[in-house]
Amino acid sequence: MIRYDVADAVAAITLDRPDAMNSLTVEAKSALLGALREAAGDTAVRAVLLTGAGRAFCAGQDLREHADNLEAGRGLADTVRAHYNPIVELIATMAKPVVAAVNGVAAGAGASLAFACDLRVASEKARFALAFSGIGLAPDSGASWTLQRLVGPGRAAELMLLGEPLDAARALELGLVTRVVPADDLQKTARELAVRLASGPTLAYAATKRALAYAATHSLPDSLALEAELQDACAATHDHLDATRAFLAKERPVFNGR
Ligand code: T3D
Repeated sequence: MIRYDVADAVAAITLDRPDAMNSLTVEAKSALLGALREAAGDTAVRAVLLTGAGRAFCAGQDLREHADNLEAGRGLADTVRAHYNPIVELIATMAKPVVAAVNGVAAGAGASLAFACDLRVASEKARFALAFSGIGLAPDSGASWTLQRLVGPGRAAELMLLGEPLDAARALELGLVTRVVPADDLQKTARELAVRLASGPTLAYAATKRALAYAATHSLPDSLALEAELQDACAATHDHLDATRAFLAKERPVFNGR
């Protein structure tokens, strides 16, 4: 259901249920959370790449399993709290960059997963669909928080209320993805980006993620205070000391993530 490979300090996590558009069953969600925990805890991993097998990135909740739950009177079986929320929180807070390679449709919670990542590179075949309203649900897995920060509250409301799919070109126009590339180039391009991040100043990237998340909900004075605290910590890293020396010696810095 989930493939997990580490190479070049990048953990590549591939959602692998192509016949069901990589939609998420309980088992798939548990495996995804396990893979994310493995990547977050492994000091040899310095960036994460999330993608889907086949023609979809992820179609969100597996609606067959969902229908079985409804029929059995189990409702949502607490999957939002037990599964989706920890997955999204871990992607957003892990102390290393997470890149989504959006290879095809990202719908419902599948779109939310992509939005939770730090960067999104999309294939020309990618589509985003806030499919929740189409089946009488409201957004979950963080979409109400992430999407309005990415595209603004007006656009987010439109995308969520109407649920109309957004193609890759429009997603680029709205700033929802950082790059759109031909389908055949997607994995190579996204991997190159992840490898580049994996050879960067990992602790400074972790501080950057923390500062951005904090500033989104705090005042300027509070954000300035946190920046100062994080900068103290970054200034004490080997990477900062080495990179400063390298600058003065007119050499290229080599970051070891320490
Ligand atoms: O507990 C809870 O459930 C709460 C949490 C909810 C979070 C959510 O994610 S809610 C939103 C759930 N997702 C959706 O509503 C999306 C449903 N899928 C679609 O709208 C479309 O399939 C797509 C836009 C994703 C793709 O359309 P298209 O035309 O390219 O493909 P298709 O023919 O519709 O789908 C291909 C196959 O994948 C098909 O199976 P089949 O008929 O060939 O055997 C289809 O049933 C299957 N599939 C697609 N999405 C899902 C799915 N199977 C299970 N669950 C899916 N979400």
